[in-house]
Amino acid sequence: MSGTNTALASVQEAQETSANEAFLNDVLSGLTQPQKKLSSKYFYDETGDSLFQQIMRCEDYYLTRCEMEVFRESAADLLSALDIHQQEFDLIELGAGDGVKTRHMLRYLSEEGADFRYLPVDISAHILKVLCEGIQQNLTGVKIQPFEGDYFDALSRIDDYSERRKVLLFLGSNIGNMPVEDCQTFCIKLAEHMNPGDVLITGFDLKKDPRTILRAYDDSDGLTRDFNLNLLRRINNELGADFDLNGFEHYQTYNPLNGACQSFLISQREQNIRIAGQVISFEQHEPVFMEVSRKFSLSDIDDLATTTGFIPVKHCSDSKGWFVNAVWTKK
Ligand code: AVJ
Repeated sequence: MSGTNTALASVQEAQETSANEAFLNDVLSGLTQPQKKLSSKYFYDETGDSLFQQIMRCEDYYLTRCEMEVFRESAADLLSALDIHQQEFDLIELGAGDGVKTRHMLRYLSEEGADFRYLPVDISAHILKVLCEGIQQNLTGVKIQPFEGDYFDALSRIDDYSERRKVLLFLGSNIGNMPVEDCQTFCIKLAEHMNPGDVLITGFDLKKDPRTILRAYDDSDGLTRDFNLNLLRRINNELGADFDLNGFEHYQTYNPLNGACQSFLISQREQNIRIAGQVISFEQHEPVFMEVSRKFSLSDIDDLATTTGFIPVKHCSDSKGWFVNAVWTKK
């Protein structure tokens, strides 16, 4: 191995170690609070990615199909806040994943002859590679420049890279995983990377029949249950803990008052779990809060826009009216 490679390997090792330390710190601090919690941002290891893929394909989880319909049917409408023929721009997608929905928009833009570049942002180098290959094969001619890293780090690098107008995409109802205050802060921080007239398109899951919502997160195949339990398995594998996955059951709630769909793992008995030399005690029936997926009304969405530096422009919805892609411009 050459000197540079050795140096690179040790940098990577150091990065992995610090990522592992952050994971351990978050897990321990979450489980030593009076109300135990874990963060759903750690759901997505390889097994978690594959479980989420299965969730997106399952009958009960309607969100992905609804948003796909919006992108397939309403690409022009989503972009009508911008004169796509008048000025070059960058289409920036936060958490792009496999970019399958966005392809509809990319196809529309290339057919229209718009002068744009596609800048997908993701923390997974692997998924960015898959995404770029998919686009180079199916949409030759689309200029694509991937940015690996966390959203705000990538946005700062994009600010240095380009002065063009921005169209930001934040899809999939990922915004729903943020508690109310984090969500406000997030939008304010996005606005700081935008100029007046720049466009933000966000995917929101709408308030609807509570039973429909609950079923999407309590699916009959038990995929969401496995998705939650997988985090315990990940903690066992990566942090050397000794969770018994049979000792916890998944419990899902939806509160129509505040639109919060929440998942919990419930300890089935009194038990002690060992993590990195520390013992965590669970009472019988004690809950661990795992994830919130917030649901919005149209006025919730408009209020979020106006309180964080945006002007609400339009709501593009699927034919059932279950999901909305909200178009905002920077004030
Ligand atoms: C990927 C965050 C949008 O909250 O609907 C799916 C994750 N959790 N089933 C969601 C999820 C349980 C999903 N997001």
